[in-house]
Amino acid sequence: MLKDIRYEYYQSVDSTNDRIKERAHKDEAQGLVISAGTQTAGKGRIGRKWESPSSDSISTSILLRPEDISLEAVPTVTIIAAMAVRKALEDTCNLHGLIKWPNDIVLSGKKICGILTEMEVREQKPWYVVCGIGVNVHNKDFPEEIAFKATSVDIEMQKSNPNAKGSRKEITEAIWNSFRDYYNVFIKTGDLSGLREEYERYLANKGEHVRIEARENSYEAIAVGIDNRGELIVNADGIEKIISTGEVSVRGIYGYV
Ligand code: BT5
Repeated sequence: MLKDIRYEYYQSVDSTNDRIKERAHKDEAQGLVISAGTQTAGKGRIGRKWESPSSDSISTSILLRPEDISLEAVPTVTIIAAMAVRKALEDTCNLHGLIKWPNDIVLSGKKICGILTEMEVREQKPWYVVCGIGVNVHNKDFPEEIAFKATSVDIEMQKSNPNAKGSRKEITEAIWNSFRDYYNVFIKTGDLSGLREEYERYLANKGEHVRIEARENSYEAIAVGIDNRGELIVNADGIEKIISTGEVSVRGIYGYV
């Protein structure tokens, strides 16, 4: 069970995920959250870059030491984090995001949040897990290569109230409080059986066409939902398939395929 959450804040770090890893190696207990105003080497998945400019965004990571959880269950942490961010944005900013499986939150068809879960294995078990979350909050414009598919809390809030602004502290705390609630449900059951219904309610493109971009081939299918391990269930020409790895591009959600 995840009980107390301890917050630390730094003006600038390389990557909050890497700062958590360092502390994990110094025997820090689970529940430590490290947040930063800016990251000089923010990471996305598979070597991609995450933009986290000075004081505009939330960069925050938590240390978990999940006992009795198999290696296969670790990606579920990303699913839980996505649920927590979606709920936090609704509760604190009245923004109604959708979850793009597995690790993005989207608003107005654009990405407002990305999640990166990493782990270190010892004796075939997760020794520790770090879950890092990046949320665009005060960003007004983005680097050219992501401008067409990125949005921020302030941009979205100001559509209905030109003076509205998100609070990074308030959103961060709401994220980790919700995360703790969802995570403890997951730990109790060992799977997503208690959370799946809520996740699917906010799954972007549920019942619609998605493009599965696997390493060798890519194909179109209908997104059906997720299973109790957080894998995406799709229906391709009447055949149900389970997607656990690789990239799924969701046609139309970003305005590009
Ligand atoms: C992610 O990867 O979306 C995971 C991002 C995780 C960031 C957090 S911040 C705290 C912690 N510390 C870290 O170092 N990382 C975590 P992926 O699905 O691979 O998406 C990366 C892609 O998103 C990039 O290739 C860009 O296209 C796009 N991107 C980069 N920065 C963005 C931003 N600020 N907003 C929207 N899209 C962005």
